[in-house]
Amino acid sequence: QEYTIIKMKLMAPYPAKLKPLEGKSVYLVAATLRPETMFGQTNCWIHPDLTYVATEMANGEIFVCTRRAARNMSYQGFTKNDGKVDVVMELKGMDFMGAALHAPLTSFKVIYTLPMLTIKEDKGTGVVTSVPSDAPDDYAALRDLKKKQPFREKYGIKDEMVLPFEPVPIIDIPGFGNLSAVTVCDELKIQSQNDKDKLTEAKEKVYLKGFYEGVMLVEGFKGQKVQDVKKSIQKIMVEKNEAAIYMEPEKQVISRSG
Ligand code: ZZB
Repeated sequence: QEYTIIKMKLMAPYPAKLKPLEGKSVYLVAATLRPETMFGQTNCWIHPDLTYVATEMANGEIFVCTRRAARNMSYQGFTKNDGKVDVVMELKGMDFMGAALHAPLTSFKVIYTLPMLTIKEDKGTGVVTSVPSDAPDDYAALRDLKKKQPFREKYGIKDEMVLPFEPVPIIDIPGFGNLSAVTVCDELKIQSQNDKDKLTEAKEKVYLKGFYEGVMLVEGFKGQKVQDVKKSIQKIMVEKNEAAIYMEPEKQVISRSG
């Protein structure tokens, strides 16, 4: 499985736990199959209780992701020594909740790390970029945070990290309009991010149709089909050092060393 790793740059001032890294370039790295949707990023999801590591890459940059993902990257030329992960510090999601980030292609100057409780530890990097216009899971989770002040408060999320961020129309899908995730969540009457079965159904409804019939709405790609621009948008970000290509093993054997 090939993913695009999206590098979301941590902005100063760094959260307390990460202060020792100030002066270094620190990126939260998200794995996505949809590089063409990065124009619509509104936030970054992390799991509050998950363990992450900050690791040093060959070029001196610091990546924040799960230890499992860091280990996979170390076999793909990301680190100084093949197969060796240089852990700078271990972190819990809560240690960098509400952090300000600069992400590629999005129209928002600053986006924030917000809590998502359905993030899977064994997939991607454990850091997920959020595109509520096109990803039903993201729309449902963002709406949960907007609706429920106590939920924001529990995780120390300020109103201004959530309330100004609305889904951005970036792709038109015939039959679903220019905010396909919103359309499909309404149609299926999805109540929250915990409506697991309905969200799976929602994703299936828009995934293939989006790939084959989706048409770009953003400046520079207007009128072009998703399947024709996916690779070139990936390439643009990779060449600017804003993204990288990351392979995920199909099935992973659990090693004794963890
Ligand atoms: C941006 C994006 C935009 C995504 C979209 C989807 C969609 P799949 O197909 O099941 O492999 N993701 C990545 N890692 C995790 C994780 N650890 N836990 C939960 N979700 C994760 O799913 C790949 C997608 O799942 C990734 O692509 C990421 O969200 C999320 F418009 O990134 B995506 C219809 C989906 N649209």
